[in-house]
Amino acid sequence: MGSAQDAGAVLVIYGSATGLNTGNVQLLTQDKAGNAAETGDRFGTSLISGDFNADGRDDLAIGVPLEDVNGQVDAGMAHVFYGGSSRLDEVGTQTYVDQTIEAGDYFGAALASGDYDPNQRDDLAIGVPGEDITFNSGGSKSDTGKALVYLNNSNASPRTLTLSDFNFAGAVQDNAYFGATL
Ligand SMILES: [Ca+2]
Ligand SMILES: [Ca+2]
Ligand SMILES: [Ca+2]
Ligand SMILES: [Ca+2]
Repeated sequence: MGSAQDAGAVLVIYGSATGLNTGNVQLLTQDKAGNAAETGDRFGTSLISGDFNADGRDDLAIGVPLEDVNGQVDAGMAHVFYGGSSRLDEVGTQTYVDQTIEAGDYFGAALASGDYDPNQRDDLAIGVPGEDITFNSGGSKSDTGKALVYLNNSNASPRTLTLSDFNFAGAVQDNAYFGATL
């Protein structure tokens, strides 16, 4: 068994009738999400719970913002572990990456959950603070950032939120890192 510095891990401590039970824990790493735990991934930088498949069991979304994807350094990734009958399942996990995979996107740096439609189903928002914005009119901005909202109503593409959605002058700037927190 090897090791990988700053790969990251998440420790789930399960509850009991008398409180959290440190004898009933689950260690999650990116290997258990069907991916590779590698040096500097920082799996677990962000976490959010929600019932994303609307089956009455809470699920856990985990950000891996320094994951390299398709050779793009620090493009970032996120995984969802679904709730099982006694604990989070380590099979059937779901993986999310940006629609535009670029170095330094930091996809998954922040996560949030809520019923944003609303349809009584939890939705998932994923911050991508390193996203660059290219304007239709020409020109671009670096690291302005964006957030993607995955609505739990279909397999539709996520909705994209950027500073362009806010109507005030000068909103879209370099290094704004929109989506660094959600
Ligand atoms: Ca990895
Ligand atoms: Ca669920
Ligand atoms: Ca991107
Ligand atoms: Ca919803």
